[in-house]
Amino acid sequence: MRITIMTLFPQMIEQAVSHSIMGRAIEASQVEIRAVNIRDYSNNKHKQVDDYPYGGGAGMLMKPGPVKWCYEAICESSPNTKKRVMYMTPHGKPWKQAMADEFAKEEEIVILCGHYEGIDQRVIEDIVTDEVSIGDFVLTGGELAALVITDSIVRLLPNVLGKQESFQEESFCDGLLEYYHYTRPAVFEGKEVPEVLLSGHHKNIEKYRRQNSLENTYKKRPDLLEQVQLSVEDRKFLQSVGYNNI
Ligand code: 6GU
Repeated sequence: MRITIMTLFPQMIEQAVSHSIMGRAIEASQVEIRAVNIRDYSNNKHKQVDDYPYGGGAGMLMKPGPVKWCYEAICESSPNTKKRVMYMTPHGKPWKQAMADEFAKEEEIVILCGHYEGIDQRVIEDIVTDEVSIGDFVLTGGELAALVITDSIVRLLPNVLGKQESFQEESFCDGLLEYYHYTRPAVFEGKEVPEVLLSGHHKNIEKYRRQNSLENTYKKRPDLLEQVQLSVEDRKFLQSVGYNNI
């Protein structure tokens, strides 16, 4: 897969993707991540990319030209691949795991990052296929959001996570929050690891983890329970910890 990020701050992207699992995936050619500087496509001798809003008001807007010409250059460099073009904006569709799963199947994704007060609407209507938000808050620019989305897609690509990590994904991304994790020592500052985890009894451990997952989800994100397939046993357990909405 190729992910091309259109931005005024390419170094923000390059720096962030060069570490950890994304860095390793790039090294292993499992993904190509390019940051393209929109400013390089300004036709202005001062390389200006922003201007005052028609109708007045505070702040500056990104001009449509440099964004369009930048996008055209990207299309010329890979004319034969279909592209989803995502625009990072608080107006967008809230990003969810199911959307990451869907975008992970694409061959090429272009992500457009805005700055200032936004981008001239005409070029958004011209090139953008998907408007995406990472939450109900305002960021100073789309770069951090683009990185969040990129990370969530890259970890789903074939062979990016190890076998162990991928297995966890399958077992516990069924719409519930994960169970809690513990490692050595068995007692830390007087606090013990739940005894069942030391027992070696796999059936009991599995049951404990399912219940811990259910309880965490009920206490922290009860909204998630509405969209999850629950067994009779799950429901019984949830009732025992006070969940009545069944
Ligand atoms: Cl995706 N972009 C920007 N610029 N701000 C945001 C956002 C995205 N999601 C929430 N706030």
